[in-house]
Amino acid sequence: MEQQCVIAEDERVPVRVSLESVYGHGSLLDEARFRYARLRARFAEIYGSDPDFYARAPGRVNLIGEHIDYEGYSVLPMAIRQDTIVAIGRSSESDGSPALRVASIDSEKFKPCSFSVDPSQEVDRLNHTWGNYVLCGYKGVFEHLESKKIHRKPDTGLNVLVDGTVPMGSGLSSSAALVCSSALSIMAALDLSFTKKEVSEFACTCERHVGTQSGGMDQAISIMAQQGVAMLIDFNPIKATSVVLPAGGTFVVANSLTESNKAVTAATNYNNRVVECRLAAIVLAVKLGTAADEAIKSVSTLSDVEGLCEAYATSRDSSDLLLAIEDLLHEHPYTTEELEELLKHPLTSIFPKGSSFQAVLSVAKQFKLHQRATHVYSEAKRVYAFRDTVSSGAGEEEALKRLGKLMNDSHTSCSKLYECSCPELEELVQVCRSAGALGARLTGAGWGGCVVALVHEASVPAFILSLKEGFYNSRIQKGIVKPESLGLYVFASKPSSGAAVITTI
Ligand code: NG1
Repeated sequence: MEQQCVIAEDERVPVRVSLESVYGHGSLLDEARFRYARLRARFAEIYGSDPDFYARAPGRVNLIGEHIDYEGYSVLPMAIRQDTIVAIGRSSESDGSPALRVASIDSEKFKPCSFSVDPSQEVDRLNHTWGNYVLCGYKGVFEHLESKKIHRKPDTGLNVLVDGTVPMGSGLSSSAALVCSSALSIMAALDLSFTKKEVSEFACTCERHVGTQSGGMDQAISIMAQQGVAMLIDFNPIKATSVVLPAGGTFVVANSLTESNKAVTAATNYNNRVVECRLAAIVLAVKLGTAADEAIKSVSTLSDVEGLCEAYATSRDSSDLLLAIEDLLHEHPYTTEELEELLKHPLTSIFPKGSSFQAVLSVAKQFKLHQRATHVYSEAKRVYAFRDTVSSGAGEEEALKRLGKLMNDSHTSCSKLYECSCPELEELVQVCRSAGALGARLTGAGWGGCVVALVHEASVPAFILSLKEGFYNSRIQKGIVKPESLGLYVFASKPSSGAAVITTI
């Protein structure tokens, strides 16, 4: 068995002097050379000078561990080859008052925007634009400096140009790839160097300025990924350990062609689940003997009450955490009135004033605490079972079979208990299974986006063909997708390397 490798505490974000060191050789390098040359040329056209630095950060596909990172539980993603690349240059005095200017190679879809250089400016959540993610990266760098008691005033404007190949709203982390690549380019332009762990942490925190209360998976894998391996990411503190996947299996990513705009639907979808999990954790704490005031003050996530649930199970001769949920949370949804009576506080006083959680409370009619908590605890167990299967020494075929089953179970839990699927994802998962996948599940936040399927390496071409016939052809006929762009929507993926600053192209 290959040795596991843990990212060292003090490992710095790499600064590469060539594209080869990031993209290797072959078609990936050729494509990269084209993209970076185009980025440089366009940058010069827009801003009148060459960029000083480039940075890249990959998207990711999560193999297992959905909607549990923000509950403090480990997840198991791998980086994909699709990435966001950013060119950056300091702007000169003659450009007028200093600004953070942001443009995209695809200027039709992503209009240029400009922000002041004041890092304390608010991100305008009500008028969400793509440039907000770059602003998040900018704010994140300065907030991180402040947290280290380094008081640095912005002393220059910055010109930024972006090119991304991670499909948007598809559960492959295009937002984190943009935040991470922006943050790295800004660090380079300001002559700063931080560790991978520092950047993973602040990139997660700063992305919350757009209003989604995201976990930390996407930023951590984008920064810490290593070529050829998936990573087990632990939180509090962040730690990444390599996981060598069994040879003979390949992960195929397939897009349901339904976009999920997480920032826009946060109040009913993503942030709603974060709220439900927090309420489930507080109610469990109260039912297990903690005073309501104390529970509200000290319990944030389901991992905070895991010890209490374990003790409850042990006292009943069981090792099953889920026993506490079965016994103490009812299955029919909780109403606001019931929760307020139980917790002796208005729900609005439990969550920070002015936070995006208040928007959840103003629209939520009911809270499915039993279902959400059951998903989180069972999914957390599946992540370790996945990791253990890989290192169990089971024969390759047996290991692939077990991994596939864990992925299928994860999907059922996401779909039935966490309700983050949608009809298109359900259809695509079924098509994957009928086409011979060992396992298939939605990946990322859900409510649209992609499916990841585990397939025997030798069957990948036939598998992709079956997906075309079973899922995409009817969409081609309806004009939803063009046949020539299908390669962007369904592809086999090997684990790619993590984010880097690039000095020479
Ligand atoms: P995606 O699929 O990139 O929207 C989101 C969160 C993750 C994680 C997953 C669900 C962000 C940036 N990312 O990912 O932290 O919670 O959902 O597992 O919000």
